[in-house]
Amino acid sequence: MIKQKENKEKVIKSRKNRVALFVVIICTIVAISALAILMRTQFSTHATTTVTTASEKIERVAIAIEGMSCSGCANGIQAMLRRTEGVASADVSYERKEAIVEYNAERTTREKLVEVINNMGYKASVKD
Ligand SMILES: [Cu+2]
Repeated sequence: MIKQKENKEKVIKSRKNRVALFVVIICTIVAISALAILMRTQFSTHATTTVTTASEKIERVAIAIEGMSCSGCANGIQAMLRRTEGVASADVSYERKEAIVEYNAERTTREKLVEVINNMGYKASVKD
């Protein structure tokens, strides 16, 4: 009976360890893919800037983000925002729990940007 309880505790402990390991692995993958995407966007920046016209309506929004557990999360969100339609620039800070996004108001909305972050499993809201 006692042995069974001990075994149960061991199982729970190893399960917790496995979850922690899983989180670390996911964060690493997110960080690496974010870096890869960042490098790719940097290469293509020149091509896109030549297309931008003076008529673009660039707006800036601060978005509060809940649920980030490390800077890898921030990098992942940043990379995702940067390749989102209509986004001119995106900076995500894990420390400040927020994203500063400049976007073309004719091509996207702040609500859509919030949705992009929410779809990644975080809780985002527009700061005023
Ligand atoms: Cu993380």
